[in-house]
Amino acid sequence: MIMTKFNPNYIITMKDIVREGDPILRKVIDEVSLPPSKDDKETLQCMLQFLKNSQDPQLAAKYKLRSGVGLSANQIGLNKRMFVAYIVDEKGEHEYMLINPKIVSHSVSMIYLPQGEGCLSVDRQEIGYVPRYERIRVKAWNEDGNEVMIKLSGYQAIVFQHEIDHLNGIMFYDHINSENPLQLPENVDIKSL
Ligand code: K3U
Ligand code: NI
Repeated sequence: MIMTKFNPNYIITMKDIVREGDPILRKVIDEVSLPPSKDDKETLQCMLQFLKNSQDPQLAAKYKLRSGVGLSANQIGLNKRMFVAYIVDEKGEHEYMLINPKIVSHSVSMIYLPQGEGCLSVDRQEIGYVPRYERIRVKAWNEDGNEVMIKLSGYQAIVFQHEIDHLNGIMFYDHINSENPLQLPENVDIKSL
């Protein structure tokens, strides 16, 4: 019997994370057929577990993981339009496993993280502001194959835009002003998060 790599017993580590230079990070990733297959669901579960492990200090040390709040399937080498996010904030834990996500509307106003963004596929610090929409509405399908519409703002909106960019072959630093990395776009309502 053929077992896919990302089965429930598999633990994703940094050796599975595709790094800059791999063409899969610069490709528009293919849609997943619906309803999702057992393999696709198991892959999403593995990816979410990676994020949880990466945010657990003991497990992160044990498996030598860099901490992450989001992960797209092409970052583990798969040409599948899906991503996971695991965000813990003052309101609690927010976990998402999403298939074929699409931003269907967004605010005019923008935000950025004052510390800039990082990426598990980039092994260096890239300084600069990354302008993102402050609010987005995302249509996607969940692991049960049900359509979902998700409204996000602030940090969660930033994470989703970072991950959806990955599925379109866009890296966070593509958004940084190339002449002055700390220059914000002009004539735009933009504030620091
Ligand atoms: O931003 C990071 C973080 C990790 C733990 C707690 C709080 C923040 C780590 S970098 C990260 O999660 C990337 C992951 C990537 F590259 F694989 F997609 C996603 C990210 C989204 C939005 C802003 C910065 C980074
Ligand atoms: Ni990234």
